Amino acid sequence: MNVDVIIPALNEAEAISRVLADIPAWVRQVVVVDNGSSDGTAEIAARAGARVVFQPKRGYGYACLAGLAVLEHTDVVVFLDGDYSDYPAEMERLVAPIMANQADLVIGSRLAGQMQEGAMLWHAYLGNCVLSWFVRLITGCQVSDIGPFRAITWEAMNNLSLTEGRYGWTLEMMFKTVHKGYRMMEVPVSYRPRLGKSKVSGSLQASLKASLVMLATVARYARP
Ligand SMILES: Nc1nc2c(ncn2[C@@H]2O[C@H](COP(=O)(O)OP(=O)(O)OP(=O)(O)O)[C@@H](O)[C@H]2O)c(=O)[nH]1
Ligand SMILES: [Mg+2]
Repeated sequence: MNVDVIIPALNEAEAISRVLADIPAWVRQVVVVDNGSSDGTAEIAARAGARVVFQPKRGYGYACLAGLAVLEHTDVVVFLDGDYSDYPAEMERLVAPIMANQADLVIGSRLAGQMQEGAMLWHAYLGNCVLSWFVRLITGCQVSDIGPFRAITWEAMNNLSLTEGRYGWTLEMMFKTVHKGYRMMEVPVSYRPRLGKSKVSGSLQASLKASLVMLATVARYARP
């Protein structure tokens, strides 16, 4: 089975080489999507052997879409953050249920796994709890987190036609997966404090903004 990894990364020079070094050897290809980082993230990633793609439009979702656009046919696509808060070595946990044909989308739940102190501030924790509650209510799937570390089949990924360019992308993927009849499940993953400077969850204001964007996404995609 071919597994390709997409890493959106914006100014992650401190973290990206550590992330890339921990990716399991069985991964076929790693694509790092950069939106014009000013700290050399793209050069570091390319030197470490990743395929680097540039996306002129800012936004987490736009970065993921640009990564997908350059992939050739594969079996599984894994999304992973570039800040070293996830454990790339745990990727097998996400891919195994797909290989066993038990799921089409597997979300890594940080709330169900081992979370190091300071890895997620209280407002990010609360935001994930509230958003997961909505996902459970609407989809009936027992998820406890809207984690970015996730694996999805190539077939499902290509049938979802995702459009959210910002932080709504992860939720849109979850709703559309279920609405289109694909199977979603979660597995516990570990989480540690990010390396480098926080862009979202480290600030209450940015967290609130991201949460509002995500609540709007819930409203938009709650119905099939
Ligand atoms: N290419 C690209 N990557 C982005 C963009 N925004 C965020 N990212 C990356 O997406 C991942 C998740 O963003 P983070 O800033 O870590 O968001 P978070 O985990 O909610 O919050 P913090 O870790 O506290 O900043 C990281 O790898 C970022 O570098 C973007 O506009 N473009
Ligand atoms: Mg992060």
